[in-house]
Amino acid sequence: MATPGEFTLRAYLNGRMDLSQAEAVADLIASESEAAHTVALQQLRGGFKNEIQRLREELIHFASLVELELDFSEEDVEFADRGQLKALVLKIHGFIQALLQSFALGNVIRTGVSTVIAGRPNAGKSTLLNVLLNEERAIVSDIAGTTRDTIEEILNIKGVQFRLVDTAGIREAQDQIEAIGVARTMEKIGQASIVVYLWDVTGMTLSEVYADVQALYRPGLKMIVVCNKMDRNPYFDTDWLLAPGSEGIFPYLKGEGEAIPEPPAFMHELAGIIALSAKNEQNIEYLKEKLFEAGTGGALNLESTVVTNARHFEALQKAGEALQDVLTGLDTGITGDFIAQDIRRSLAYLGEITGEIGVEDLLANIFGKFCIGK
Ligand SMILES: Nc1nc2c(ncn2[C@@H]2O[C@H](COP(=O)(O)OP(=O)(O)OP(=O)(O)O)[C@@H](O)[C@H]2O)c(=O)[nH]1
Ligand SMILES: [Mg+2]
Repeated sequence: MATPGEFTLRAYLNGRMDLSQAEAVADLIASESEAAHTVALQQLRGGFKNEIQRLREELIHFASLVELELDFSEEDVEFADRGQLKALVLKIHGFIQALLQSFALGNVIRTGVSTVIAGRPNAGKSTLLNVLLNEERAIVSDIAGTTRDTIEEILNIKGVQFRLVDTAGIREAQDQIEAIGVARTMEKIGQASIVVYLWDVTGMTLSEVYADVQALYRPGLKMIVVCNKMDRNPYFDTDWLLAPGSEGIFPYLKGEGEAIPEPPAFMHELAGIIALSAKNEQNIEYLKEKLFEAGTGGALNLESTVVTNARHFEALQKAGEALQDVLTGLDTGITGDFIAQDIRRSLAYLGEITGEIGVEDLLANIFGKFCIGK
């Protein structure tokens, strides 16, 4: 009987693939979206391995310069100019930082983007969920407070998974169950990467919209304001939410004729303001584009290396910290043997990624997760 991951383990032990490639086999099997598949395949083909290899070579080159100096320490010579050494370390450090930063995108690709649809009762949240999914998933009715629990479904946009959450409308709850639903909505918003705030363009004043957005907004959150039920208010213009001192004629908007409120500063930090009609399926594609943009940071560049594995991320982080110590060492002018130690530490962490350094206990952990016969 083969044990879990045995064939991949053998390929690794026989030097046919490195550890990062072996892990990519597992990622490939587990991949549920096109983007995850692409990234795993790239890693399997050795993309990530080569990147780490290049970093190691640069580091080894650097280490040899420092160690050479150590060998001749009696003679008090310096083979490598300290300024040059520093430039080299900074370069390697920069590579590591870039890889570390790619982990955010790696997470998006591997686990998807949690996206919450929130707003007041009857705004059309469940209608929007259904239209996005192209399926009658949630109950829609004109009774305020129809959705009481959260409903989660996956939407695939251009190969990336968005975990959509439809929520109970936010208001003063009328009973205990609704109160639990609203509490759950707030909890989901707290965990979300993207919040789609939906409001009915025939039912609210601009001041009410600003107040709602402010209540849900937090710095770093990607928030898209969706002005729904456009079909019932064809004059509506999204600029009304941003342009101070517009004419003050907001046909059909609640509060028409009232003083125009100044748009608060956070309105300019939103990931998008879109007018659409969920019921008539108008402008839905544009919302999907905005979601994709907010979720992936624009274009999804899978050509360059993307770190998707938490183990790799941690090893890179530690390798980066060791290099930071090298930099501090160079700045404070400590002796070469201490610097060499930090370089070796950094090398060891990089070696953990590819499996070139003793990682016995890691192996059981990685291959144990495979199923038998892979
Ligand atoms: N005219 C028009 N009506 C819409 C639109 N979107 C939703 N509606 C209607 O608005 C009502 C409420 O829609 P829902 O999708 O149930 O609203 P909700 O935000 O999920 O409401 P709760 O679950 O109660 O919080 C329904 O009668 C929908 O048909 C739209 O774009 N135009
Ligand atoms: Mg609903």
